[in-house]
Amino acid sequence: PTQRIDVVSIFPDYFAPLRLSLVGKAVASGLLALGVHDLRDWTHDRHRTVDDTPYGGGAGMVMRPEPWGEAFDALVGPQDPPLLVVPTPSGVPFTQALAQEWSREPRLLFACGRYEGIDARVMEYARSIMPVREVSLGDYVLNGGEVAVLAMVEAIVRLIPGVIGNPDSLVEESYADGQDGLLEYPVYTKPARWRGLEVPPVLLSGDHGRVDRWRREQSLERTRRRRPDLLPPSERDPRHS
Ligand code: 6GU
Repeated sequence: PTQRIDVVSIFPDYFAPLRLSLVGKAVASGLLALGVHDLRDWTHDRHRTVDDTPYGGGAGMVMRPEPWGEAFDALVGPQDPPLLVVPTPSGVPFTQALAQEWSREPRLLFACGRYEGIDARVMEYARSIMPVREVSLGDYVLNGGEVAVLAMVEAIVRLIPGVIGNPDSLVEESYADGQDGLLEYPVYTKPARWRGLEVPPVLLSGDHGRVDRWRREQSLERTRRRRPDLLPPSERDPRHS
């Protein structure tokens, strides 16, 4: 059951890295089919124009609807429509839970706009032929959706069964982002002493119970300091902050 991902962008070269590393191997091994498409291929004028000035005035340009309509005609058939994912800073947050869900979709279609936006009728039309999710990576603004799609595709594809050699590496993050939704604890490898810095002795003790308890405490402490919003109410003690 190979997943298919299509991406439409005016900068298809952004997606060259998807042929490398883990995602590249998933494509090479047939676990993932990846299609990258240039939106300008669905224009008809000499200059392959994809944008125009906004109705109502204002700065910047807006993506014209017609090339998007033709892209959907080419990539979305009448049956088994893909899930359309549109990266935008005004979307709902992209999360590990969405990555998990989308790793089980047979087909994903990513539509990259420039941040001034795509004519709103494109989303209205798209919703009439397929499910649509507008998502954001976080509270900052990128110039376009391309870098966001690179991040999302990597987050999704590593969860496809068979893509990661040792699925144990996924277990500790399976609930959310760490254990029980906490941040990951710090990790160490050899040598035991490096530039005067020691590995915490508990990790050399061979006592798995103590190691587990230490890691849990480190995860909690990190989460308290860096992401208190992730703490369960039972761990949210104002005296600790
Ligand atoms: Cl998903 N797209 C763009 N253009 N900017 C963003 C973003 C997405 N997430 C955060 N900033």
